[in-house]
Amino acid sequence: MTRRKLTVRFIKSFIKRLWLFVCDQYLILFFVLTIGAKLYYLNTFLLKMTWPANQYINGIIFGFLSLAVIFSPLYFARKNKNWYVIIVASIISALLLVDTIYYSYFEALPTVGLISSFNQVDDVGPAIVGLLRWWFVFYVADILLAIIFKKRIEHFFKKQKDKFANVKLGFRTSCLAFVITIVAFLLGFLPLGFDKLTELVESGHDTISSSQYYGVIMAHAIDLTRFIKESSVSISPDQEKTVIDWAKKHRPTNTEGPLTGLAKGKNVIMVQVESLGSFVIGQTIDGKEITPNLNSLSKTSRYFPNQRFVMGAGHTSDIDFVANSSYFPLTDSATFVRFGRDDFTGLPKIMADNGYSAFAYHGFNRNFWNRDTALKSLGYQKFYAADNYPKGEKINLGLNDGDFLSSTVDYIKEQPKPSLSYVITLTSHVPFDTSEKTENSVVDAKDYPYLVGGYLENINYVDRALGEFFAKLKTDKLYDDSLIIVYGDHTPVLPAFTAGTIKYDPDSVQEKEVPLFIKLPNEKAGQSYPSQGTHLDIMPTVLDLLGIKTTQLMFGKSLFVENSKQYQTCPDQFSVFTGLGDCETALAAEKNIAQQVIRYNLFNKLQK
Ligand code: GP9
Ligand code: MN
Repeated sequence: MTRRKLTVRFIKSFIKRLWLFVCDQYLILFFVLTIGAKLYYLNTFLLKMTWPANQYINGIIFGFLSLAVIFSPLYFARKNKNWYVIIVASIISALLLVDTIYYSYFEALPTVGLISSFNQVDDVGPAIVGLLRWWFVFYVADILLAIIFKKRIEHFFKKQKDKFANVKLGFRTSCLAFVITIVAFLLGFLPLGFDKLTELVESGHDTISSSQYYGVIMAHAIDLTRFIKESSVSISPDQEKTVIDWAKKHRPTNTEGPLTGLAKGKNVIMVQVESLGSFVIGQTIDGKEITPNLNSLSKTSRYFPNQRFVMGAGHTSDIDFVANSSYFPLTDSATFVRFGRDDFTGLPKIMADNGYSAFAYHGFNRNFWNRDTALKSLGYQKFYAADNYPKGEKINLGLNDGDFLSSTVDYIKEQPKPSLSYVITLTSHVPFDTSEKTENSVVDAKDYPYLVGGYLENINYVDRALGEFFAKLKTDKLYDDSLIIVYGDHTPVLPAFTAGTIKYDPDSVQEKEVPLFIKLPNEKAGQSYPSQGTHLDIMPTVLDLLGIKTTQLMFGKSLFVENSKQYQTCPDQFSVFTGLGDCETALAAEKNIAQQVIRYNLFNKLQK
C-alpha cells in the first residue's frame, strides 16, 4: 500500500474515532460550550473592570478549561451518564446565577467566608426579587433543552454509534481524553506563570480581580483554597500571652504636645489622594503651577513635605489600613483581603466611642480590596462606594474625582455631627488616561513620555477637583472649622523624567515621599515640617489633635509630640519604641507583633 493511501486510511480512522468520541461525550461537549459562553459573558461584560485585555482573554480561556476539568471524570461514566452530566451542569449554572445576582447587588462575587455570616445579608432577601431579570432564562435554557430533547438526542447518537459497531471506544479513550484535558488546563497557566496563581492565593485579591485572570470558576476555587488555609492557622497560648504582654508594655503614654486637643470635638475630613507624590508639589511648567490648590494648602496648614508611606502586599488598601489603624500591614498578603473580618482597632472605632459618626467614601467598586468588609471592621459605619454615587464619566478606574468629590461634600453635609469622613480619591490611577475633563493649560500629556504626561495631566486635574472640593466645603461651612487631613497614598510608578521644574528620579528618595497636609480648624498660617513621619503617625496625630486618649496599641506617634521618651527615631522616619534594641531589631520586633495580631485576630484580646 502506498504511503498516501496509508495516510488517507489513518485520517479516516481518526475522524471516525473522533466522531464516535463525540457520540459518547456529546452532552459534556455541549455544556462546556454553553456554560463556557455564560462564563464568557460574565468575564467580558458583567464583571469587567479596566484591566489590560490580555487578562480577560486568560480569564475567558480558563472559563472553558476549568469546565472541561470539572466534567472530565464523567468521561468514564456509562450508566445514567447524561443525568450526571445534567446535574453537574445545573449546579454550575446555579452557581453562576447566584454570582450574577450577588454581583448586581454587591459588585463582587460571593466568597466562602460569607457562609458564616449569612445574618449580615438579612436585609438583602427582599431585594433579591427586584434583582431578577428576564434574561436569566439563558442561564438555564441549555439545561432545559438537554432535558426536553434528552431521549431524541440519545436515540440519534445511538444510531450513529450503531453504524460503526465494529469500532469500540473503551476505557483507554476516556483516559486519553482525561489526560489531554488536564494537560490543556495546566498549559493554560503558562502565559501568566504559576507565580500569578500563588500570588492570588497567598497575597489575596478580591474575587473579581482573580476572575479576570483565571475565570469565575477558578476565582471561587482560589477563594476556597485561601479560606481553608486561613482556617487552619492557630497560635499557641504561650505565644498569644507574649504578644498580649508586649502590647501592654507598649501602650501609648498619651504625652501632651503643643497642639493637643486643639481640634477637640471638631469634624474631621481625611482625604487620601491616589498616587500623589511629593515631587509635584510647588513645581511649575512654563511658570504655571501644576498643583496650585495643594500649593496654597501647604501654606495654610501643617505641611509635611516628605512623609513616607507604609505599604505591604495590599497596595492602596494597606494605606487605608495603616492610616486608620497605625499598624504595620502584612508583607505577604493584603491584610484587607485575607483578614478583613478581623476585629481591627483603629481611628473610626475610637472616634465612634467618642460620639463621632465615621463614614468612608470612594468612587469605585464596593468590594475592591475587600473594602466593604474591612472598612466596617475598622469601625466605619457606612461606606459610600460607586453604587451610591450618581453615574458620571469614568476616568481610569472609576468615577472621575470632580463628580466624586462634589457629591461627597453633599454626603458629608448629611453625615451626623461630629463626623469623621474618610475620602479616597481615584482618578490619578494608572494607566493615567486623559479625557476632556483632565485637559488644562498647564500640562499637555502629549508633550511628555507615556505615563509621565498622563500622570502630570491627571494630577493637575485632581488638584483642580480638590480645589473645588475645598470651595464647596467652604460654601457649606464645613472647611474652616474642621480638621482636614490630605495625603498621598503612595507615589506613582514612573520612569525618570524632567518636566518644567520637576526633576524626577525613581531611584532617589523622591520615590518614597508623599505629602501630608494637616489643616487645623480655623488656621490661616501654615508651617512646614520637613523629613518627618510615616503613614503610621496619621492616626495618633489625629487623636492627639482631638485630645482623645487611648490605650490601644499603635505603631506610630503624634507628629506634634516631640522628644517623647517612649520612641526613638529610625531611618526612613519611623518612630520606634525605645528599649527594643537598635532600629533594625526594634522595627523587626514591631512588625512581627503587628503581623501576629492581624493573623490571629488578637485585637480584642490586646484591649483587655
Ligand atoms: C482602587 C484604588 C486603587 O480602589 O484604591 O488601588 P491600587 O490599584 O492603587 O491599589
Ligand atoms: Mn493607590
